[in-house]
Amino acid sequence: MSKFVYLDGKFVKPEEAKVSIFDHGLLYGDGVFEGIRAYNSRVFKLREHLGRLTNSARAISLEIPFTKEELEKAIIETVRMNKLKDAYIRVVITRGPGDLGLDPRRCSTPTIFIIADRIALYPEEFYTKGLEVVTVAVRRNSPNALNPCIKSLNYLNNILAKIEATRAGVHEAIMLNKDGYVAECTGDNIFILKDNTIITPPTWAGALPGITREAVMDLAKSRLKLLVKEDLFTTYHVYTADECFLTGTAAEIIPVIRVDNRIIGDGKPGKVTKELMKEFRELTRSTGVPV
Ligand code: PXG
Repeated sequence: MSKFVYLDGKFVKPEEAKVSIFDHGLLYGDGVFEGIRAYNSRVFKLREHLGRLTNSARAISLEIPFTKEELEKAIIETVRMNKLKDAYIRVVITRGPGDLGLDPRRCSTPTIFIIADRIALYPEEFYTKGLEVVTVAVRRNSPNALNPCIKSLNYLNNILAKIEATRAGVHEAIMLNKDGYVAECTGDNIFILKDNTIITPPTWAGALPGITREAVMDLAKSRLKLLVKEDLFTTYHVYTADECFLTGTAAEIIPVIRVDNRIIGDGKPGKVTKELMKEFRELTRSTGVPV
């Protein structure tokens, strides 16, 4: 457990970190967040995460009462205070305490907290043997309702999908968008490989602009010389792909070897996936903002 958390400008013990039951983050999921990782005392893609946080906040008209530099400082200080070299960092900004009505104008000051803790790694066999996933019935939020580009505190859509996946005995779910195209997973982006092209759904079709997704697209182009496309595809294209993998801050890159009880490729983590995993590992170990 963390030694100290950052809450509204102060470092406090986790058990002393209290937020109001009138906070609209709690009452309505009215807020935004980021999940960031530090590797060997360097915060990976910190500026990119802060850029996405700013965009999420802007999209919900939430004014962050800090500059990016101040946020960066607070995040780094939180990692330092907890004496962590490798960490999972959660940054949460809510609309703040208000009254029982929806009106955000009643919330005068946003609540901000930062938690840095040990990272709960996925079991090693996910990476060596690959992961099984299923397509679930619940659809990804439509961009016209709650845009999945916003990393908001409203994760019920993803949680409903996660419940379906775990009831089917697997760890992740493929979520389709309202039109039936593959969008993303509950906490990961999805990629397929066909011939020499890797393809991931476009963010306008219902995928979070994942920081790992972006890094993997860059590596695929620059290091593996692959063609990279953001394009719509269906489960047919997943079932017939040469390879499939998921990306996310916590997961990094996870090979997928079975989808809806169908074997993908030869049923083992693919060659390109493994190369990308290696490149990504090197990137996480060699870049980042020093703590
Ligand atoms: N899609 C969704 C819906 C996400 O929530 C990603 C993709 C991957 O994005 P990044 O930027 O991390 O590459 C996410 C992020 C968890 C957990 O505990 C994961 C996320 C959010 C909250 C919790 O696994 N994922």
